[in-house]
Amino acid sequence: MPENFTSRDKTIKKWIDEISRVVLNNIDSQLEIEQKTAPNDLVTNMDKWVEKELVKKIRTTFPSDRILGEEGFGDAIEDMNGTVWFIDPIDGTLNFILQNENFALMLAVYEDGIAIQSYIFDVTLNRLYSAIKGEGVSCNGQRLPEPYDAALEEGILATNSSIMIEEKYDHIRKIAKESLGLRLVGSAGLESVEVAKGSIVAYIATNLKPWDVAPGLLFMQELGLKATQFNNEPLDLLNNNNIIFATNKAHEEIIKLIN
Ligand code: 2AM
Ligand code: CA
Repeated sequence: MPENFTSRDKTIKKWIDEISRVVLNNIDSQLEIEQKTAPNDLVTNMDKWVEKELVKKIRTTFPSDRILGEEGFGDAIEDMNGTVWFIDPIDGTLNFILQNENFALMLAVYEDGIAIQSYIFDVTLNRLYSAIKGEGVSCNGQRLPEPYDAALEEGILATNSSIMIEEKYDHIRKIAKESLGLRLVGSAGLESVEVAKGSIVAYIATNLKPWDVAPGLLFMQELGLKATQFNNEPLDLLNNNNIIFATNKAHEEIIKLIN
């Protein structure tokens, strides 16, 4: 593994540790909540603070890198040239506000469009899932095994709310009948982690932003899992995506069922 990946890994883990402590200490404090595009699309002062802190640290330590952050404190990114950081300061903001759990701090580093490092930190469970290209995925330093290649009918399927409630996704909902059961966590990052751990066979979700999927993509790649759009094309990290993260078998079945 290149030395610069190892030292960047250590640096990122230190930042996540420092910043997430502040989030945890403020979990019961009064949040300032603002609506973005819809009543279920919210941002809090904590989301903004976390992103600003990360942007400040990246700009100081890696001044020539570019940053794509959910809350807009990074750069306008129109290509994947060079080193690009993806930041989702709090993934699962609605859970953060209403449940005080089931949310994650997420980061990913890409070089010339290739996923190099990614981090999904389940803040309340104190579980850091991380990956370096070629080195697999770990949880708090413990390597995750490649999950068993389960078929859809052997496991649990996760989706996002839009698939459940929007008429145009009627044909997608029928997939659930083929699985053992359906789960909705409400954090794309934590649902990616479930696929990586083999505790669900697939996560399918619509209209996810680049920062929602960039970290999970490396986890799928490192564990021999599939990550595509609904049309079986690779993910597009410059635009919104309808995504399937799944075992190879479940992915094949889902692609047949929805297309
Ligand atoms: P967020 O909490 O960082 O916004 C919920 O199903 C998942 O979808 C979360 O990971 C959430 O990320 C993401 N998501 C992406 N776009 C969204 C939107 N417009 N409204 C709500 N959740 C969205
Ligand atoms: Ca977010």
